[in-house]
Amino acid sequence: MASHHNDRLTDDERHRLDNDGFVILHDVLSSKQVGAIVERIQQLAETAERDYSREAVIEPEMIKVLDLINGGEVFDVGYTHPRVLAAVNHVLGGDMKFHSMGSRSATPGYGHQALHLDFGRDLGRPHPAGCNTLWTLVDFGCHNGGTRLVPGSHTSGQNPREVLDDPKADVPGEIRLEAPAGSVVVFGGHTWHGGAQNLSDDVRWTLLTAFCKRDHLQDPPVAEMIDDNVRARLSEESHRLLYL
Ligand SMILES: O=C(O)CCC(=O)C(=O)O
Repeated sequence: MASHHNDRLTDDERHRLDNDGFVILHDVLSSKQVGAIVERIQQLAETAERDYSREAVIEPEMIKVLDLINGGEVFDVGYTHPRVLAAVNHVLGGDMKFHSMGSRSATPGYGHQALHLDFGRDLGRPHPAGCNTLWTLVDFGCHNGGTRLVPGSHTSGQNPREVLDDPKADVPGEIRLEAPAGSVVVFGGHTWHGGAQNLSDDVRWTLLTAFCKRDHLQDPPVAEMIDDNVRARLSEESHRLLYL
């Protein structure tokens, strides 16, 4: 898949993925794109009925919107951006498809999570079964719940929920995501991470797009839920990536 080629990443970015288990890509979205995506998430959150039974972790205080593949053209960048796809491809060892796209946006005072893995399968192997991408739609920092990430944890072969006495507490070496709006942090499914409390007065808007190996199930299977008008505008490459 030519457009996923590794030459879209710098040596340092590849090094960070291999050594830290994540990389922050800057200037992925323009401020216009950021504004349009936030506006659409906000609209959908206000108008679409929320189905808590679909949420892996029920967090009523979060603004959560699922299935953004059908949310409008502003979300197409979530599965077409060449540098993001190159980073995901690197993490997954060249075996990838789209998994899911949604928003988990932390409202003021909320958002803290236990450290966790997004894809526990293949723990201990070099390539996880999945890779997540978190798109910052506002400037992220400690003040508004910048994500907790533990560099190097992806090679531990361990699940933080099984080995930590208190996965909600800070662990040595943990960092907090600090990145301007329009950045994307790409982190493998074995990288220990978790949301943090939003201490600001504003919503910490976020888009999450996950990818997985081709033998892993999508959530939900895209072929069963994608709207016809979205399907009609996809490139051949996106057809393959979405597993249609
Ligand atoms: O919101 C965040 O900062 C992280 C979200 C996350 O890790 C999750 O929902 O699994």
